Amino acid sequence: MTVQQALRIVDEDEAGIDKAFKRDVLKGLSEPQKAVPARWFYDERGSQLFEDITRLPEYYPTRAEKEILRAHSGDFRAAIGPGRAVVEFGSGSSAKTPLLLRAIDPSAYVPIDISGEFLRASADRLAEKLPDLPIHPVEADFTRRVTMPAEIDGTARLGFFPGSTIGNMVPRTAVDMLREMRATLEAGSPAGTPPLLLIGMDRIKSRKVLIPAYDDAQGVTAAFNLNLITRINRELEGTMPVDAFRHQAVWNDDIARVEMHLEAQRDIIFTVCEREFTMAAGDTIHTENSHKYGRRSAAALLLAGGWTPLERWNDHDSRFMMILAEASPLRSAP
Ligand code: AVJ
Repeated sequence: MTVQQALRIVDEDEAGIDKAFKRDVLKGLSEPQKAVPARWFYDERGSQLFEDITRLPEYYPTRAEKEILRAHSGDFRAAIGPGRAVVEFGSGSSAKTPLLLRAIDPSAYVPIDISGEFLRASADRLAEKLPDLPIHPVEADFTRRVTMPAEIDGTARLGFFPGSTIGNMVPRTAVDMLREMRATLEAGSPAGTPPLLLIGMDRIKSRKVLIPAYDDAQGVTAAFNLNLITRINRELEGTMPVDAFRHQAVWNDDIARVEMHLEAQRDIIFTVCEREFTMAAGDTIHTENSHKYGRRSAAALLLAGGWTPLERWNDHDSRFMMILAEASPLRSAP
């Protein structure tokens, strides 16, 4: 099976600057609570640092999710059945995919990712491991509706969204995306076989466990957060003093999320793309949200997005959960 090549699409201006990155940073730094979307962490260095994070003793989500996929492969097979086309949203470098694919015996695999490089690399790696599985990569932004390859027309689908990536989104955005996923999967689905979605979510737990997971002893998460400043300086002609910032991870208990910030340690003035910004000591740039869910809050989120939870699996410590949901029938509400 040859994997079709995917090219990287970045909208650059004359100076080679990524327009979307520039727009997000200039807008985010102009707001009263400065904020930059978490997706901009993932340049080459940031992606490497995230891989390093997944191996930290304090960072449990990756291991917990893999444990679920290994321990419950029989359950997945029974609940999902063979022959579906597995559509993975934001496949990245996913090491978890083979665990699922081996368990359920699908008819095709459709990885969707915004980064063509990652897409190609992971599709190639998978093709080696599962030589008989047709792979149809799609380079796209999975938060919007995506046209499925014609090859899976009429085939039942399973959406796969592991990693608790949904936790990066505020509920409003998460619900929008769940609805888009539903529309993406429904187009071309066989009548009478609604799409399924297998999604990973991190559970609400003690801040004693949560904070170290986002502020580890070796400082890898700090380096991951601070790398955003290095990236802004390099790609957006920034003059941000990296040494003036400190990595901060806080648990917002009301909203049940871990927030990462970059806190100014002294008053600073800097420019980005020739625009001037000031920060007082103690001001922060909010760089990431990682929402945590319980059984009911997860169900509420999924239902709002058009998905009915069917089954749920936890790791042995109940730190992480995977939920199997089905596209909700559009019937009259009681
Ligand atoms: C990639 C969304 C799973 O929220 O745990 C890890 C990224 N940030 N450490 C998460 C992350 C800091 C992450 N996800």
